[in-house]
Amino acid sequence: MRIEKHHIDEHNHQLLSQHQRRLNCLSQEYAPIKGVLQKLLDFQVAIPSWALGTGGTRFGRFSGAGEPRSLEEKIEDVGLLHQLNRSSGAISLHIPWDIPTNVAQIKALAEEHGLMFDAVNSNTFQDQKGQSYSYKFGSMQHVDKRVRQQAVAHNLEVIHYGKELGSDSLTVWLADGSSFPGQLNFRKAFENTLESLQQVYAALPDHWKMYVEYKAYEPNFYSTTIGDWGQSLLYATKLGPKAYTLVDLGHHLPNANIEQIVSLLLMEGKLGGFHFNDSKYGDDDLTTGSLKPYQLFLIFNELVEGMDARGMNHARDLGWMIDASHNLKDPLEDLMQSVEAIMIAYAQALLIDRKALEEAQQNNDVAAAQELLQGVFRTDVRPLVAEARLRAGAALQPLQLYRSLGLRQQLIRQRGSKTVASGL
Ligand code: RM4
Ligand code: MN
Ligand code: MN
Repeated sequence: MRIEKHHIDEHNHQLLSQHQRRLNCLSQEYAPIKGVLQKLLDFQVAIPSWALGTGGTRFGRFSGAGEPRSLEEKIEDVGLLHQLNRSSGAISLHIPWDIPTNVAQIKALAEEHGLMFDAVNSNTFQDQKGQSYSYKFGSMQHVDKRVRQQAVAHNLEVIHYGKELGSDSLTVWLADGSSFPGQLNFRKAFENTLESLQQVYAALPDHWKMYVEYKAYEPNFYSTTIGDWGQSLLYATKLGPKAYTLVDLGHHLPNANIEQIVSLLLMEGKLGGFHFNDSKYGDDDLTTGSLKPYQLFLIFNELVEGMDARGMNHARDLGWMIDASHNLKDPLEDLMQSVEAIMIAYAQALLIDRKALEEAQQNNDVAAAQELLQGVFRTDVRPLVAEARLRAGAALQPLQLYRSLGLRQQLIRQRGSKTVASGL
């Protein structure tokens, strides 16, 4: 399904004068808005294929209606999103949930929607039908070499699909760990995992990156073999220059200072990318910015500062992905909100007066530093983000247009009300 261009134009036309009034106010306050607009236009956030359906909890799953039934329909959903905001020009696939059976057709469909293929994700946290060995006691860490080999082989298969589709990165998240003291020899688990990852690393095409994602706990509750950024960095360092740490915002212990982690990983040239989401307790996978927008802003503050210090290209040099799973909202609405929150935080971080902040830091002027950051954070930059959308041919208010066109109802008519997307 595609939105006809005149619908977007009419919507924008209706909102235009109000939008311009708001934008003018903002432009009067912030001079550097022009450069910021171009950066916002360039910035794209990849959508995870597994967030397009309604996720469950371990107690049940209440499927939404009109969910995508196939990879093709997932691509169409991301295409819709991208038409609405022009900031979601990529999809991240999870294998084996999204095996592309007809590669040429899938590539053509993505192209039609203006989408790229972002990182491909491997899955050794679930057993698949017909699989020889179980991952119940881990995959790459497993005491049995045959299980480790199976996990490695799966990752090679994922790389193969990624190559076919034109993706250029692999994300490895392992559920490996232990739930009881004494269950694992930590060192051996680490060494087995490293050896397995090395085999996968050796199969990476030259221009690819490997993202090593960490997570503090769940499904294991006593230890996780890649449990924090230190462990991920250890693996990434031992693996080599193509391996990086991936930060998923929901994968930390409570109150972790994620912005500091980001700053130091950037300093080391080892920050690979992000999984954006929000959480109150753990891996809650809630809408980005729904709970802690200030933290998101502080993270972007470090990102912009650190990327500029290294002369990095904001849009291209890190992997920007959402990782979410919704069980209450319409997934497309939720994703629109997440992308918007990311763009807002990024725009605000771009507006920070870096020189003044540096001066405040240099003078130990703590109050001034806080004023500078919070001054920007409390500025409503939504007109700026909307202006970038307008210039890109997207909607001034994507969510409003999505609702007024009844797009979910149309999807339900096409797909039915009892569809279930593959994923979590
Ligand atoms: C994990 C982790 C991974 C994601 C899976 C589905 O908690 O966040 O990135 O692929 O969930
Ligand atoms: Mn993740
Ligand atoms: Mn997660």
